[in-house]
Amino acid sequence: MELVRQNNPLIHCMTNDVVMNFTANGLLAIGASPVMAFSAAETEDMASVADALLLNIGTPSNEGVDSMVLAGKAANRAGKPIIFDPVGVGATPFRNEISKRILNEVDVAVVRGNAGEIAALLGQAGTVKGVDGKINADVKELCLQAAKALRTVVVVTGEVDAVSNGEQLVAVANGHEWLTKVVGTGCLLGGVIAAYAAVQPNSLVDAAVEALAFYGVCAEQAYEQTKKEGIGSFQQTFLNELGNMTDEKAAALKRVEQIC
Ligand code: ATP
Ligand code: TZP
Ligand code: MG
Ligand code: MG
Repeated sequence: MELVRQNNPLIHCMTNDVVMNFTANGLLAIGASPVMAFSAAETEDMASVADALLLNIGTPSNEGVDSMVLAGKAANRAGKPIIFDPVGVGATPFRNEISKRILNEVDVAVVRGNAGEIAALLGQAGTVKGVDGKINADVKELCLQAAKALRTVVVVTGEVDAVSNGEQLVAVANGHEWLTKVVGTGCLLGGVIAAYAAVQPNSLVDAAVEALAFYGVCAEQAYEQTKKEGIGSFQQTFLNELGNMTDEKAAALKRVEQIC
């Protein structure tokens, strides 16, 4: 986090219409610099100067995906990490097709999704309903399998998060159930991972694990302060925590288990 605050990385966010404002505010809170740019007339230029690119297919369109592929190729040429959030993949054939297209045409550094979405990327019969997806299978095993199959770092989020690059597997138990009551917390997390990846591009597993632990600790702290009030206050206090949390406090409260 200190590195993010010192370097103020520019995060090019091609994200969905629902979460744009929350994502920009969350990234500002952690000390990153968000920019939302979508038009094919500029996405290559923006992606080449940004420090990381976030591709999120939450509200997809054909033109939007063309533009994401252009941005992705430009980020690849510039050597900048790309975080892909396949929101709602498994829910419709269109989302399945465009996820495949992005993964085939762009070299993605980290894929982040809920368990249902990651299972759908592997072609497993899914339980994705709209943008929500849970599965009964072992999330850690799913994460390892997905990282091997997709040849990227994979982050599967839920009650316990899992991170893998196909060899290492790490579990992060921080977080709070109220994160699921605020729309866009998964999407903002993709942006936060992008910011960590931007300042730590050579150790993406560590970057993702640290981002998850930090994010989860912020949610736990926000819940403690707002549990008597409700999720409106939780959302605001969570943003405050993203801005105020220190690496020292997050390190003391993190619950990270290296599985292999
Ligand atoms: P969905 O679309 O299903 O809401 P999402 O894309 O929003 O999923 P989540 O899996 O909800 O993503 O993850 C967002 C954040 O919420 C992560 O930091 C994750 O650790 C946390 N989280 C999700 N579910 C829980 C839970 N039951 N307990 C604690 N933290 C959770
Ligand atoms: N519909 C399309 S995108 C979106 C909704 C509700 C936001 C999903 O946000 P998250 O972070 O996956 O809960
Ligand atoms: Mg959610
Ligand atoms: Mg999501």
